[in-house]
Amino acid sequence: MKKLLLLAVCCIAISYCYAEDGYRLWLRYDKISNATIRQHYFQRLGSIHLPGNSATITLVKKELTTALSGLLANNIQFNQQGNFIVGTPSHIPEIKRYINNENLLALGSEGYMILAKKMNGNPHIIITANTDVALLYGVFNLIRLVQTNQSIDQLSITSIPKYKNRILNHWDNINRSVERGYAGISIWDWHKLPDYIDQRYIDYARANASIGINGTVLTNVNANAQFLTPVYLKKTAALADVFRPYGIKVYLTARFSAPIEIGGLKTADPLDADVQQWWKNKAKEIYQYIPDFGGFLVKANSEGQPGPQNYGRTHADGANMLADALAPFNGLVMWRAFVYDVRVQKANENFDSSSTVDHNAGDIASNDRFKQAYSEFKPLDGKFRNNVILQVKNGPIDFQPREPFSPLFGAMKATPLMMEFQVTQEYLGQATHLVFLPTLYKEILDADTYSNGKGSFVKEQLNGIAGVANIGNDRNWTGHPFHQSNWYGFGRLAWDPDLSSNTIAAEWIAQTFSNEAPFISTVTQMMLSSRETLVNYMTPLGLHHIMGNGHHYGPAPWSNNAPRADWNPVYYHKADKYGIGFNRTTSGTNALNQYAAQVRQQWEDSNSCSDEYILWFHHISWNHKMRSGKTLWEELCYRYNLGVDSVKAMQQQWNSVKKLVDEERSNQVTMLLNIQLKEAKWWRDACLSYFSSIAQLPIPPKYEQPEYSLEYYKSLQFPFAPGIGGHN
Ligand code: BDP
Repeated sequence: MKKLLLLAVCCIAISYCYAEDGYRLWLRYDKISNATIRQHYFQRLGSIHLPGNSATITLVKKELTTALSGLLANNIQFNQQGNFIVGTPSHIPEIKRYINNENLLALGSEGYMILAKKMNGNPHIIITANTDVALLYGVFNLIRLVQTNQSIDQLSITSIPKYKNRILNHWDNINRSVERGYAGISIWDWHKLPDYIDQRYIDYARANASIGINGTVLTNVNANAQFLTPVYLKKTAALADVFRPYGIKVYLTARFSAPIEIGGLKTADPLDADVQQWWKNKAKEIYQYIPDFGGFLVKANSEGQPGPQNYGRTHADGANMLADALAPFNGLVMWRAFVYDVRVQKANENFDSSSTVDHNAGDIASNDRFKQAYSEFKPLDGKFRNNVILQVKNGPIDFQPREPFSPLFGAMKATPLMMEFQVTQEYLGQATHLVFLPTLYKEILDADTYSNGKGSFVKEQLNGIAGVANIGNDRNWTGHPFHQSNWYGFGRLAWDPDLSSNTIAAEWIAQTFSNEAPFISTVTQMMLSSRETLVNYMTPLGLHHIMGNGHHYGPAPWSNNAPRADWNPVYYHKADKYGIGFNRTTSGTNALNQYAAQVRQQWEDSNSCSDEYILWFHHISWNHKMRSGKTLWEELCYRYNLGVDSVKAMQQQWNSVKKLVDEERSNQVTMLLNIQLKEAKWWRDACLSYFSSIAQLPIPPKYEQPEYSLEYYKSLQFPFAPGIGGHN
């Protein structure tokens, strides 16, 4: 009996150890099932020549050992005769005989080559680069090829990152809450740092290095000055020590009023000599703790954050002061362009949907949040120091399911720009909706700004990319198992924006779930259409910002009681009995004028503007004939229903392949898709009920009718929804 009990306990323990809890992300390294493939890889990669003993080389060795011994289920050898060669030309001068010097130089400090070459008549695989960190990137690429069962016999890869700065932004607070975080609390355990190094920090660095991310801003943009005090700088230094060998620099958010809050000064005026000196001293101090500190990310004069405008100074004055303090140490200032008028509009300026004014009439000409970042920053173009980058959100408003690209891209010809994407899904279903974001990122990166004629794509105008992280201390890091793909896809695109969403999805699936072809093709389809599906059930036809106030979870197109007019959904959709949409043409706010003429032309005529953007730029009547031949109202009803139907289709797709993966994640995804369907219906029903009441038009009977009354949807409250800030 006792023996049986012991056996049962052992079985439970073993199955617990092997449970697929998602912690390993895309770095799973389980044995490749096909013995022939395994054997082939082993012949090519099982014997490794890897000279050097830097901290980075040590972890390259460790990663190769874990990955290859796991995937190939065999013992990996390191020896000088190895036919898999990993090294810089300074480690292995012989490499120079096989690769021309110019090509090597072109790799810079982060690029690498992976080549299959005959050396002395024998096939070899060579990974080479100019630095150890670049070798690490190359090694992760090779591991990816093995994980996805690609042939390595004819390799001739040269890979150089497109952008120098590939950075995650954590909106993590000092008390470990995460603003707009939906995957638990912060992974930074400030309380136990610097003495306790959680294994997560190491695995976080591995995951980031595997996709080429080379920087991390540890702290929330709504910043806390305490992070700049010695107690916290020591903690940050401990993290920097962990990340350094992985090629990852740490950055902090700088609270503009820190000289007052922790420096005892009376002002934070950027033109005040004492303030300037304070930041210079602070920078010096930081670099004593962290010699390769990356620099500051700053949110200033935005949503109540302090900034130079508090002293009548410009954003350039503020950014340049910090830039001067960091310049001696090669530090960078990432100054955010996410600003909108500090003068809060009064509630009585709110939009009134029952008024008799036709909102096509341009009554709101001076009053459009869309225009504010451009209006503030365009005049400052060329006024920033060399070590300032302007960090611009992808769209003009705020990470909505679909936005046109920000008009600042293409407009700031003399200022380096950095893209800010949101990886965490504040406005895209938070923790529960399966949405694959690389399609959204690509739509923006591939958009043509025409700033320098046709082909002036957004991706060509950038010096860096930042992504607001979706990482928390949930066992699987991101809450929803599929949200790992957004972290992954963000990194892959930051390295190479020309990668297709399809490639990214397929390689992520193979590494994360299964190499089975039917699984990969079905799940790729689910992922690629998921973002359009969400747009349809949340904000079709260019609707935007119609979510609930504060928590941003769920629909609230009726909402009209926020302290600022431009926090209210009614301000953005302007639905009245005549029509719906925000007129941003010349007869409206003329925001379109912030774009190059060719861009403006593609959107300024409501008859030729594409369906995706029509309500972004036009207030059109409910009877407006759409491209499909339907009226606007019919089209809106159709799209909302299409969104819901597409979630049902995703469920079917998942059900058809889920047996090919482990039960644990298979069930998680099934449950999450059920929630997604429920919430897609909620969005559809709440929005259509409301718009139907304003338009005074019924939802056509061929569609499923709302489950509850409009009053019911309006009554829902979410005071404890996750991710709400305010505790920084
Ligand atoms: C908004 C978020 C808010 C952030 C802000 C920002 O709701 O929590 O602080 O963006 O980017 O979308 O600064």
